[in-house]
Amino acid sequence: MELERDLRKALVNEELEVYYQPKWDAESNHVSGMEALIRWNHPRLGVVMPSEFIPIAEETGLIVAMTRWMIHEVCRQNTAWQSLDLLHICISVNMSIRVFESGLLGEMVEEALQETGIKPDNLELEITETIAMYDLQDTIKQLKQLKQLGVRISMDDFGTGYSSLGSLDELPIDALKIDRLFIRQSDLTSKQAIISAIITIAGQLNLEVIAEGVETEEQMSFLKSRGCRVMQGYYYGKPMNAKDIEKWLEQPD
Ligand code: G
Ligand code: G
Ligand code: MN
Ligand code: NA
Repeated sequence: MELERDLRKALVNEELEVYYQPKWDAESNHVSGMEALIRWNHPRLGVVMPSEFIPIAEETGLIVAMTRWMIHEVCRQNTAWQSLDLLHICISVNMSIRVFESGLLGEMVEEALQETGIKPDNLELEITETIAMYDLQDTIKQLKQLKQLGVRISMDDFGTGYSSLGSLDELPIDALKIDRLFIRQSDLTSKQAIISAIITIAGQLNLEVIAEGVETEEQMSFLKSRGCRVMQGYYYGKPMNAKDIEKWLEQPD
């Protein structure tokens, strides 16, 4: 397939780019972190979104090299922002099950930390319920090794995957990200109950909680009223490349 052939070249030809989406602390009104999202600037097709090429990267195994590049680039950029005193935050990178299967994640992270000198807790890995449940014992083992390096772990899209509720307390994670499907329907009493329950579980397990896909002021106020402090979504900022993040940070409010 053509896209697959092009994707193999994308890494070497430096066609991949990291976009960053702010996470907002609604109590202190500050950027509290960012999520890194990969983009492909295809020489003919223009910007290709991850939904179109991550599946190909997973099938071909290219996802491993791509994730290695992502982690390194995110740590490099974060170090640059810190030395300019622009930001002192943690940036998260999305993980694929293939990367866990490769058994190479630990060394990738260790390498990036060493080469960039970033503080380990300024890097976060976002896993999914699917990764956790695929091989729970192996995931726990790998996550424990990653925690020993000092990086943060969060559970992405929480509440919509294969439920890991029964083993949530066994996973060495730092945060839960409430799936944006719940936030989108947070005008419904039933979804409000689920959101509240997730916030309560997070609190009782000593996990931070973050709402994804916050698009409106109503959603923001509701979440805040239920004790969710950190939010991410178009209401605060869409994913932007590094240059646009710098411009966005300079805006007065
Ligand atoms: O902006 P958005 O279209 O970026 O992302 C779509 C999906 O692609 C999301 O589920 C997101 O987690 C995933 N994604 C984005 N960047 C990466 C990446 O670097 N690695 C992996 N595995 N998934 C990513
Ligand atoms: O699976 P994951 O949660 O990593 O996916 C992140 C995806 O969510 C990216 O595609 C990103 O562009 C998208 N996204 C971020 N904020 C919003 C939002 O407010 N609304 C919607 N619909 N999508 C969002
Ligand atoms: Mn994510
Ligand atoms: Na998510």
